Amino acid sequence: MPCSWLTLVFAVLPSVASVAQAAIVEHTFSVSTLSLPRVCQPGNVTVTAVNGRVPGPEIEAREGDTLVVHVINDSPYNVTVHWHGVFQRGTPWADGPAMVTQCPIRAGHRYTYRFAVAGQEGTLWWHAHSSFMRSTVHGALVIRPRRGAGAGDGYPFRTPDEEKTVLLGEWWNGDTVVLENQAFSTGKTMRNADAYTINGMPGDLYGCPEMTNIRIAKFEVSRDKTYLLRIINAALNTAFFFKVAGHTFTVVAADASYTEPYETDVVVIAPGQTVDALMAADASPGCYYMAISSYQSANPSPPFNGNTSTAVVEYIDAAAATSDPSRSPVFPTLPEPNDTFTAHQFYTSLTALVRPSRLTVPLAVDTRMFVTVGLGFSFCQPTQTQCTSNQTVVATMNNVSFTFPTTVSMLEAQYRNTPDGVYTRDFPDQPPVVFDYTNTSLPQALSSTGSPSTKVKTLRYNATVEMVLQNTALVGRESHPMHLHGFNFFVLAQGFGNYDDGDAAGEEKLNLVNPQERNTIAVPTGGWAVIRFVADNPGMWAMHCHIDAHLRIGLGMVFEVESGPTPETALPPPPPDFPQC
Ligand SMILES: *[C@@H]1O[C@H](CO)[C@@H](O)[C@H](O)[C@H]1NC(C)=O
Ligand SMILES: *[C@@H]1O[C@H](CO)[C@@H](O)[C@H](O)[C@H]1NC(C)=O
Ligand SMILES: *[C@@H]1O[C@H](CO)[C@@H](O)[C@H](O)[C@H]1NC(C)=O
Ligand SMILES: *[C@@H]1O[C@H](CO)[C@@H](O)[C@H](O)[C@H]1NC(C)=O
Ligand SMILES: *[C@@H]1O[C@H](CO)[C@@H](O)[C@H](O)[C@H]1NC(C)=O
Ligand SMILES: *[C@@H]1O[C@H](CO)[C@@H](O)[C@H](O)[C@H]1NC(C)=O
Ligand SMILES: *[C@@H]1O[C@H](CO)[C@@H](O)[C@H](O)[C@H]1NC(C)=O
Ligand SMILES: *[C@@H]1O[C@H](CO)[C@@H](O)[C@H](O)[C@H]1NC(C)=O
Ligand SMILES: [Cu+2]
Repeated sequence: MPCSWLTLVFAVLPSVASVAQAAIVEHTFSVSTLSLPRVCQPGNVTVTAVNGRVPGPEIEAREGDTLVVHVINDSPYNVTVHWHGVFQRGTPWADGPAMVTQCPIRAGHRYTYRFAVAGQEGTLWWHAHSSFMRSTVHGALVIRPRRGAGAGDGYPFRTPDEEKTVLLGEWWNGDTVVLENQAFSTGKTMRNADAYTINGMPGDLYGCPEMTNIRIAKFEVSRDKTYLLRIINAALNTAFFFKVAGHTFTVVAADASYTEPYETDVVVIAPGQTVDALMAADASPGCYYMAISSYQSANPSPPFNGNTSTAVVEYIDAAAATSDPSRSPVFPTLPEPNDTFTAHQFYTSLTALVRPSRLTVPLAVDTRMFVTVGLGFSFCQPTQTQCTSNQTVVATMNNVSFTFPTTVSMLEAQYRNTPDGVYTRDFPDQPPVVFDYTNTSLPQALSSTGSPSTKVKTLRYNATVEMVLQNTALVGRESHPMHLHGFNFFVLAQGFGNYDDGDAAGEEKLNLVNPQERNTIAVPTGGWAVIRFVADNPGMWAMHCHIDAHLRIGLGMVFEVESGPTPETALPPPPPDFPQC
């Protein structure tokens, strides 16, 4: 055995669902409670999981397939499932965010999601979109090119010898639904994760003497083969640096959009994002650590979990088997937690792979929005019964703190044209007050915010929207990973400080040639990003921070996209078995 400590290991590789032969890919997701061992503490904890494992089952499809997923909720909680990054063209009812597109599937009930994955390929994922359940209710959703698409497997890069899913997560020694409710009722945010995980396992660096069962993921490789790593950040609240000792990567896609090949030895990935990276097994045969540590963009920095989580990459060649058995794995050098330079370098180095079939950037803009994003303070809500100081941190976009409606989903209200009491159409295009957004020493009064509300921005069908996302520094500087449902957007520019629209060089700063397409943009800490998308899919599409702790306190808004002129572009009716509130 080439790695000395492997006797301690039981490795669980992600299970591979049967390869889709037909155009319909069908799965049954049984959601129920599961007992799993605590990290660094004795005993087990009860969590919610799909089909008895964390992460849950991987869905494999080909572009153009139809997915049919029966969700059977045998858990004590209400649940919904979101298909993160799937466009849901013509199927807005299947998107999944609770109270935006659907009422939750109640405990003891079931619901079947049906939608096609068309016009997109790459690495996506699915996760619960209700409460904080996605900490354990998540899994990969891999869309491969359709059969016969181009040479090889249809990839616009050399076909890899093998593919490996690498799901990054956060683990709590507790039930995150309970922990969230406790924290929110006291007006505080949930405590930090107890561990980070790779494919559900924390690795061997948590240094707990009582831990005899070290749980660590293992990736077996053969010398000179090339692996496509499908890396997904499923963590609730933490961005990661990702490395493999002795190896480098060629990034070929992000958020299921192909990129120009980008060579790097570190991958930076915010919650909600995915990165596809080729890794050649070209090191000398042996054992190497794969490792993740947190990227802490916040300044001033709150306490965070500074641990490194590990997996192991093991060469299984004959040569490796004869190498020194006492050798422990080689460890990579990870960036400092506050290494914003490395994060920015990675995020801004990605550009789209220009292909004839690819969408091009829309050049004429119909709707321009300038949206501030950040934290502020407010009074406790009546539901926050345990608040002691009657002050709580809230999160806002253009000074509006978002709250989900409680009686009916927003999409049903849109469909029936009965928004009264559910949402209002006054999400502002501009911040109400123009100020020095990235100044950290502004008067306290600016950071106070009103009560949460449910505001949408209504868009005409096919409108081209440009949005400047401007992070604020009222409470602290921080990078917010902003996720848009229903669409990819082009990332035209990003930078630090205040976005200066009046700058004559403004338009020239925009990449209108080969900007990366994403569904989640990590807006630089103390900075801004410019995105553009075409609203050609009617429905209710949430845009929110993918840090769950921020979404819970209001960091979101919703686009209401109107029907188009033809029957095919009209908002379809809800499925007959749609969950009711
Ligand atoms: C703890 O979790 C492990 C892994 O799921 C399981 O095998 C074991 O039965 C659980 N122990 C208890 C006491 O529930
Ligand atoms: C590492 O994780 C353990 C267990 O959750 C925690 O007690 C410890 O504080 C963490 N270490 C650091 C440096 O954050
Ligand atoms: C990062 O943190 C270290 C240690 O706290 C500090 O010395 C350094 O100045 C910080 N770097 C940046 C870029 O903030
Ligand atoms: C908190 O402050 C607000 C505004 O002054 C007030 O309306 C509310 O009643 C207060 N809540 C509690 C629990 O004191
Ligand atoms: C930040 O705002 C404060 C208060 O308005 C002001 O005194 C200070 O000069 C500003 N800082 C910068 C760098 O503009
Ligand atoms: C936000 O709105 C509150 C009132 O609800 C106001 O007092 C505050 O100045 C506003 N802040 C900003 C930054 O617009
Ligand atoms: C949508 O807009 C594009 C140009 O922006 C136009 O070519 C297309 O015809 C429009 N589609 C519909 C259905 O209006
Ligand atoms: C679950 O959903 C139902 C229907 O929307 C609602 O009445 C109930 O309060 C929810 N339960 C919990 C625990 O949130
Ligand atoms: Cu955020």
